[in-house]
Amino acid sequence: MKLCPALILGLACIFAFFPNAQGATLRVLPLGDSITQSNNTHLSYRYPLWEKFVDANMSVDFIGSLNVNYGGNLVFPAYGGKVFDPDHEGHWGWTVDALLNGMNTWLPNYTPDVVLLNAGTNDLRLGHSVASTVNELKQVISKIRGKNPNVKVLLSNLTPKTNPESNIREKPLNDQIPGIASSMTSAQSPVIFVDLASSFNASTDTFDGVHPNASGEEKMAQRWFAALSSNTQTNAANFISQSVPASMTVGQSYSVSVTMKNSGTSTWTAATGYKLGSQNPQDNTRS
Ligand SMILES: [Ca+2]
Repeated sequence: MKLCPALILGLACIFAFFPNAQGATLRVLPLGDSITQSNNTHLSYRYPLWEKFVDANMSVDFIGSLNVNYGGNLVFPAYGGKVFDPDHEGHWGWTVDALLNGMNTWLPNYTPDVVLLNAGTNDLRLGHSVASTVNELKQVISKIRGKNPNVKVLLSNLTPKTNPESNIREKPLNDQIPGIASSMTSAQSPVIFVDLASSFNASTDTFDGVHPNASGEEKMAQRWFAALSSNTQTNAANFISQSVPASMTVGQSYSVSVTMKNSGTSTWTAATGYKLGSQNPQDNTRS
């Protein structure tokens, strides 16, 4: 429970994490094109990323309207006694404007906490301008914020291809990706640039010059995971509501209740030694 100084002078403002509090499950939307979807001979970066979530004991739910790779799924091996979560929003061959339209259908069905956004390759391949693609990426972020104003967006650049012309075409967009992140980020809804390109070698990290093979998937997963884990709190709580009597008579005891949300990524249990702590100090001035 939380006891506020405005209510009871002289006591520290404290609350309890209730023993049965459920850990927050992080809903992660992998959003993009074929590099997010992958095909029927590869697992996609989503698989090694999921392994890292398992290793970190993070409760993550991949979300999306699709659960198959292009042409069908390989068998995703179980890992750590868990079964892979194949949901995603990676659409083979799609442009950012197509994704933008698709979100009108998809977003009513889920609410992402985190979006992994890797898109733009197809726009440039089809001759769309860099400026229009930048604008559409910004619109994607705005549209997701319409569903979740607190969403975290991890915005990546495009991984290199073996075709030099592709890389020449994509460079002006890649050069603008960090600026999109910095211009759109906010405390409430961070947009974090994720550099997938710099460590990626198209010759050794793709199976067809474009799409990541196992080593490319692992490199992508490492970058996504590093960005996500450094921008997501393992242990965090949000104050939701409180219920206290309008008056408290001298010498009487009263029950008060405080509802907190576990907004981190780990489940608190008695076994993990969760304990009382201060939270939401701005609420101390409530009367
Ligand atoms: Ca899922």
